[in-house]
Amino acid sequence: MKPIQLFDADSSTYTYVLFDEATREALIIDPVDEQIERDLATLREYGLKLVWTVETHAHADHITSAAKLAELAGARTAVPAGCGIGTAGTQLAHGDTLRFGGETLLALHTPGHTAGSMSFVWREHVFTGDTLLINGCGRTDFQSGSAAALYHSLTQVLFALPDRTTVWPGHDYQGRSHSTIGQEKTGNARVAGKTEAEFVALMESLNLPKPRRIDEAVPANLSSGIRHDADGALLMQPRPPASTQSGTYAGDVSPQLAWQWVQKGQAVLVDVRTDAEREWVGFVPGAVAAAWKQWPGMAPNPQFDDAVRQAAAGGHKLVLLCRSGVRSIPAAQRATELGLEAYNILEGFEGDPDAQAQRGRKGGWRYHGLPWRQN
Ligand SMILES: N[C@@H](CCC(=O)N[C@@H](CS)C(=O)NCC(=O)O)C(=O)O
Ligand SMILES: [Fe+2]
Repeated sequence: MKPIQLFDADSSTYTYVLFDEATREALIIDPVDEQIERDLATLREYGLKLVWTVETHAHADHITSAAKLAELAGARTAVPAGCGIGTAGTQLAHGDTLRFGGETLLALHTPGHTAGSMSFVWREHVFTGDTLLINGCGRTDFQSGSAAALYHSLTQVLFALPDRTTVWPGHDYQGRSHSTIGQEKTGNARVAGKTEAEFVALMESLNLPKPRRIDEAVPANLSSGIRHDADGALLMQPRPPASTQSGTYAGDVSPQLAWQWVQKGQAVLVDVRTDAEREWVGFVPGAVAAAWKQWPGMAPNPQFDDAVRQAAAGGHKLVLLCRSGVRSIPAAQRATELGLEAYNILEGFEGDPDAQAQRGRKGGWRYHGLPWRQN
């Protein structure tokens, strides 16, 4: 059995989907924000249920779609504990395992490219992130990188795997897809046959330009690809939306700002959760109900379109609320396509429980002292 290997040409990033053939439970490694529709289509095509998103590290060159996949596909989020990705529910330590159906993924701490970086073993495959690349390795000049730590991770941890193990890297910049531990151990130009001192000297002489998107990507990846900004003055300003392939929308707003607009009669609140969700957790008084049940690629739902058009009649802007602030993004994009001014409410009604557990306090509409009622 082989992993499904997917490629993002803009960042030369490989994303992997592994699944259990019997139960169809699946796991995705290093998903890329701009490729979420491709990834959801892949899951549909193979008939898979995504149970985990996994990061090899906090990436500097692209933004993860982990939080969006958690919302849209129901996955749980897992990350290396040393990466500072506070929004992920499962913080992995060396030797931890993740189950998907009857299959197991094993986490190995392989620091060096970043201090928290991990590699993951599944059957006779290893997903090396940017620790080991084909005939190369990740750079060590930012994010607490360390050439000495990388030397140890390569030679003591990864090269201790059986030679026949297939190596699936996090990137390749020259169109190669995979390798083996045996090939890399004997032929890798950066590390094979080198002493630690030689390797460190080589890594220190690379002088690579910094990744194009590093300033934007690292902060976003520290919150699983979603920009929460739950504190401070920023809350009371709309922010530009995270643009995605499928379109854009007017911006992201905090629950507080959304409520201020509603109170002033400037905006109408559209609740895109289902009736069942509202009944279960709570209603926002005066909200227009327009459930968003669409997966990317599905035909537009005329009921949703009619409801948002009506809500915006008279020139109101729309503020869209879902459970955790992710589903409301495609809904706001659709409303924008219809010519409406639509904002996404960050953190949704309940916030993200994984994020809450990490932050030690609750986020979301109901925890900001804004009006809502049970039933
Ligand atoms: N040109 C790329 C940066 C590529 C880059 O620095 N990649 C990192 C991985 S995040 C790396 O370790 N590259 C290893 C190398 O180029 O040898 C960009 O602007 O995003
Ligand atoms: Fe990287």
